[in-house]
Amino acid sequence: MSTAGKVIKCKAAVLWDLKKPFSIEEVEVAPPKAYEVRIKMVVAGICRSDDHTVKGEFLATLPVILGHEGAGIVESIGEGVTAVKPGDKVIPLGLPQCGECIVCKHPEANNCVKMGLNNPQWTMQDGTTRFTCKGKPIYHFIHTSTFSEYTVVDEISVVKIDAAAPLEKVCLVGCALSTGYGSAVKVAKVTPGSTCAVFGLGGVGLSVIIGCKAAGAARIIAVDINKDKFAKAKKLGATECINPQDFQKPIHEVLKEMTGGGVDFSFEVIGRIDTVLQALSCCHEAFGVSVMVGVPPSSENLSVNPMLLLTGRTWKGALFGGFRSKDAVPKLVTDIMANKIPVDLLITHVLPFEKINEGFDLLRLGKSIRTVLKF
Ligand code: PAD
Ligand code: ZN
Ligand code: ZN
Repeated sequence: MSTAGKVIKCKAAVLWDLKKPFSIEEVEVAPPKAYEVRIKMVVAGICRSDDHTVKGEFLATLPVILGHEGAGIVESIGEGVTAVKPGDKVIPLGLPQCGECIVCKHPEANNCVKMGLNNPQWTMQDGTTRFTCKGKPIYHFIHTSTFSEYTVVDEISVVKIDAAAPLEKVCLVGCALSTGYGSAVKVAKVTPGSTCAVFGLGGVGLSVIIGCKAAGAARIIAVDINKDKFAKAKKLGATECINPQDFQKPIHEVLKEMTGGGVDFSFEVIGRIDTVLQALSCCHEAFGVSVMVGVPPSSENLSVNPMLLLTGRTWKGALFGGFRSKDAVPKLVTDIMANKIPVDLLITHVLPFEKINEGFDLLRLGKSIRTVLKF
């Protein structure tokens, strides 16, 4: 029996309060309105950005259904939708691509004005929510809310992918893989023979390493305080791995000594103010490029000595690896299917959706790279 046009009752992980576990609840998911798409989720990955939100470091409106890295199948579409149809395999896009705004029309930029990070409503584009639970509206999270058996997204926040794509692997294109890989190849534009330093070896940092290697970097120095991450980093292309806690000197000085003055490209993929500064300082003063990938707490500011930039360094930041989501995601999926990107090495745990809190514990304890939840 078709569910199109009807309210669907299903399970979702609701965050009622900050710093609390998720509750698996029965929620009502309303049918998609015009230019909206309802998706049956198949898999969802757990990203540190979800955890930043649980901790209150990245703001959201509560109660909320988090999750922004997933893949599923279109269940039904609202009036006027042309980009996808029921049955299509899709990836929800935390960073939309409306195609019409000043950013989408810019030749390089990707932070579509419809993303609304500076003025987030945490609703659909029309200002209302499609989720309710116990009579209360439940808010959306960066246009995706993938921790639900069914979710509704705006047409600008979803893209169709190859019908043969293995969803449990390619779901990482929804965040970690694109963000890390793009930060290397598109934002930093890593050059062949160059030296790179990557701070933070989670799913996103390891994807930066995959990108640095693909771009032909000669040296890739991986930096993390959890040495258990080093084996995977080496497997993916790191040539050296260092733990800042093993040195008396500040880590940026260690890196400058190791590289005769500083690296060509550095990446902060942790989300801390102190490591953003370390990454900036370790790149060469005359030609180094440092890319901020991690999301630091929204309440914190950073003060830097202007000389760090005046001498010639370039300091950049980007969401989603600088990729335009609708254009890039299907191509990255194709590259994964052609075994050009070893995304499966990033998935260390697969758990049933109901064990979401266990998945977050693994992340917090530094025991997982990516946990993928299966619905
Ligand atoms: P993760 O928690 O899996 O990995 C972070 C790594 O950093 C871990 O291996 C830690 O051990 C390591 N670490 C922590 N503190 C330090 C330190 N002081 N020095 C060295 N290493 C340290 O996170 P992730 O890979 O899921 O995400 C990384 C960051 O990227 C996080 O801040 C997340 O919010 C952000 C992100 N940004 C975007 C974007 O579009 N810019 C997208 C997705 C994620
Ligand atoms: Zn993410
Ligand atoms: Zn746009």
